[in-house]
Amino acid sequence: MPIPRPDLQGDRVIAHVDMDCFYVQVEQRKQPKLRGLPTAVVQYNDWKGGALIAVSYEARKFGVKRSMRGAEAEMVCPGIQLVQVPVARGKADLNGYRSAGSEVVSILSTKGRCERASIDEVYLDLTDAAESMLSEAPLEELENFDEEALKSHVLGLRGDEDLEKNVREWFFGSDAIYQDKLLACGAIIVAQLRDKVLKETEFTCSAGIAHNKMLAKLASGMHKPAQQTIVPSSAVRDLLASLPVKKMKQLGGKLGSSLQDDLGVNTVGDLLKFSEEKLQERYGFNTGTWLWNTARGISGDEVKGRVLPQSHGCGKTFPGPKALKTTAAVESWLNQLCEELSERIQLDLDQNKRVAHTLTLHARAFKTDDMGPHKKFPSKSCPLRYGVNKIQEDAKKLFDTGLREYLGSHNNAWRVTSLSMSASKILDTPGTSSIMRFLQGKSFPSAISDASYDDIQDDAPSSSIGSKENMLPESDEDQQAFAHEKSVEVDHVPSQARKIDDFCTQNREHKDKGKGSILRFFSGINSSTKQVPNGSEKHEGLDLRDHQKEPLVDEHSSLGRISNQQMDSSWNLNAEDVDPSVLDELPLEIQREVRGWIRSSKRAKTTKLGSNIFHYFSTDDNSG
Ligand code: TTP
Repeated sequence: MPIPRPDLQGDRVIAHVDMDCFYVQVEQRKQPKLRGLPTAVVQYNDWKGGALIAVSYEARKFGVKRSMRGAEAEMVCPGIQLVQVPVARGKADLNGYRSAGSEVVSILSTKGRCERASIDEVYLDLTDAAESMLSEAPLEELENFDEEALKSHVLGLRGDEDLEKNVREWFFGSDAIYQDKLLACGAIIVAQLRDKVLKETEFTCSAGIAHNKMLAKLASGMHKPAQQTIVPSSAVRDLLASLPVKKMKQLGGKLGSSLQDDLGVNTVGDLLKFSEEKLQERYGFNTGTWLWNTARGISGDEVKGRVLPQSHGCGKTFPGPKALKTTAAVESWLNQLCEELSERIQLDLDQNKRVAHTLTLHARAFKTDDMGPHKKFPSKSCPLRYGVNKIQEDAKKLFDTGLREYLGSHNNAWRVTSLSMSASKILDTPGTSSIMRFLQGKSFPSAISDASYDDIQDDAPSSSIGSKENMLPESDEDQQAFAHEKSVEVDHVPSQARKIDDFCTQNREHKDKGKGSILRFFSGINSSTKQVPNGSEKHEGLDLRDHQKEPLVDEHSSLGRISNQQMDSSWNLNAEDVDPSVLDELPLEIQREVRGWIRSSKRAKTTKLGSNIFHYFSTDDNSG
């Protein structure tokens, strides 16, 4: 719960854009004959026609809701078109929806910092764009703007009879305050973006425009579909006065219940009765301050420049009689989930040059003869190794470890009701500015050769991550896949430094003794890059620990394309030029070594020992 910076209040222009009945729109684009008809997307299973996961606005008019099953929807809306989610590997295939979401993001991200918050929603920081629009000409002189902006709902604006005139006046009135003018510019930009999205993708979306993310998110859902809502500062108090606490992001769970039960707070505005000290006393310093700010519509949460997901995940639930009973059945499903996960992280690597570092297994289970309180199946994680076979192998180990812990000393019969695998801690592969990035990009996917049982970590329980995730039906198949789209960040992995340390330790064990660790390190990388007959280069068995044959990175991947030449230029640095803060990122042992070298290099002021780091590392002499 970030504490707001006072200077960031009021002058920011933040938009939250949310696609309307998104999966339905994707299906309607595939089958245009469905447009305008009451339609729902179902995750099919044979129980009562499967669960509805997206409902068109035409169907909503008949009372169809997401909580219904297909059969029920057909009862309230005869003639409803039920479209099944595509299936691959025996489970929902969300790839089409993901890439449709990416199409939209690529349009929305053109006007300011863009944070992809889920498969179908983004935050935009339009402050700079709005400021520059305002600095170019007074709003009242603005020509050629999208009339759609004037259809915005401006909260707090009165005048039901002549609303349009009042909105126009709010946009262009010369006595408007600067902050409102900024929001007006934001609304004009958002209207243009929504129009572009519609023209280029055929999808409609709705938006909220406010001075912070919290208010923008609240507003985007107020008028749907295909509309936008503006929250001027003057309207915040009234908005929050009537907003039930449970509707506020982060108050949907235990904290919201405690506010209701213990403090008698029913709406966010009710919180205004409590002093900051009182709230801090009850809920701790940070949460208390956050609640105090929230009651006033203040939020310091900034839009993070992130258009790619923070993790990849896929899951499957096995409700009722479908519960898995044997390790063989679990393994077979894990294999399928891992295949999908492997494909997705490989695609991410190829397209975005990003590497995932942590593999996590979550499961739900019960013991058939357990009358006591239900113990949760522990989530487990380990360093992620690229290559489908390795991921499958590690997933199995994670499950075995979790199961042993879950059963304890008793050998009860068990059932697994859901399984999911995720890849997280996804980092960019390197630029050349940091040794750390260089190391990660070149070596990490392959650095951890074998997830031994020692590498396996307990995973923190996944956190509640916003209202949409809270709405996930418990028993429907594949919903965990959806959950992973919601920017789940599971903070359970060892620090990067520790991973580097582990990696270096592993390397140390298997490389020639007597060489400096850096030399060993780099000679390992070098030797894994060889010329292939067609002249391109191929990374082969980068795995420095166990020298397995299976290529961890194929020749088509971005890592596979890194050539010796690139390495050379990456390391074409003078010792004097090495930024000390970069060294801080390295494990201590390597830091000492590099610092020692830099000192001696500076002392000697000679090029003989190597005028650049790469020379130094790759030299045959053992002077390092
Ligand atoms: P939402 O944005 O929550 O809903 P929506 O886009 O269908 O409708 P609205 O216009 O009210 O925003 O979810 C986006 C997509 O995510 C939705 O189309 C289907 C999918 N989804 C699930 O698969 N399971 C869920 O529980 C939810 C909430 C959404």
